[in-house]
Amino acid sequence: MNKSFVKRIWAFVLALTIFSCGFTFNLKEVKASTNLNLNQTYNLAVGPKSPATLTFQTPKSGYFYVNIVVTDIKNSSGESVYGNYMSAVMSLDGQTLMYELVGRSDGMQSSKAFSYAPSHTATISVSCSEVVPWTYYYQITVVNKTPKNFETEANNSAKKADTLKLKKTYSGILSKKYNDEDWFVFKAPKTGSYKFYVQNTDDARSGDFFYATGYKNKHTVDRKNFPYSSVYAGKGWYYTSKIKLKKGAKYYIRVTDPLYESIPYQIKVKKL
Ligand SMILES: [Ca+2]
Repeated sequence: MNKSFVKRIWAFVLALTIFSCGFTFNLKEVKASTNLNLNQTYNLAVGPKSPATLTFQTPKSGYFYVNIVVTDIKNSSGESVYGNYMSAVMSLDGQTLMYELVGRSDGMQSSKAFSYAPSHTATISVSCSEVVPWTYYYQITVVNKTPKNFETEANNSAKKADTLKLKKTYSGILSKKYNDEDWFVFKAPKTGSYKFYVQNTDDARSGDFFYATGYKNKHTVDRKNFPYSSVYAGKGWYYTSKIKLKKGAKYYIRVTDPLYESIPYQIKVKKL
């Protein structure tokens, strides 16, 4: 096939694409911002023939969630319209963490919060209906929060446990989506009695719980003082009986099996 003929065909296809996406759709803008920086707000557009794949890297610390809002929808004549939805799907290592249908009157939609191992690439696929040639203008932000004393992923084994110290309250987020579990280790600074506290700080959804378990060492459950225990939302602190530890002894806490895709919790230890 003649090269200039192929070129002309491509130009025609491109012109059709741009036309169907609306007059003000900016192809460059979308292309340039395919990889999203954390905590930066992007103004983007999506048309029926131009679904976008945005990516971002999971943060070094803390947790993240996605905010998305449709700011305007324009028809092929460039007039503002209402109706229909744009879809945004966030995936990470084969798991779908967010599926949002966002309309112009929905305001800001937020995904659940997730705590994940750093530097993994997440994708957000944004698309809209192909039935009408409308362009959706939206704002998107991947928010990264880094509270003090927050668990550090991937702490999914005794070996990678986060350290618990006295007089501090630690927090974390468990996710059912990727079979998350979080380990903590406490090294007794003195011989004496200690109590461990765990709290489910999720909105008290019905039957919302996860499990917490104490370990006398990396492999042995402390069946007497801290067996596999459910920690319900809205019930305040779950706490153990007195646990005697010798100076320098290590005690492990493992939190697992959240009922939902994102359950925040707190954990602390006290000397009696
Ligand atoms: Ca974990």
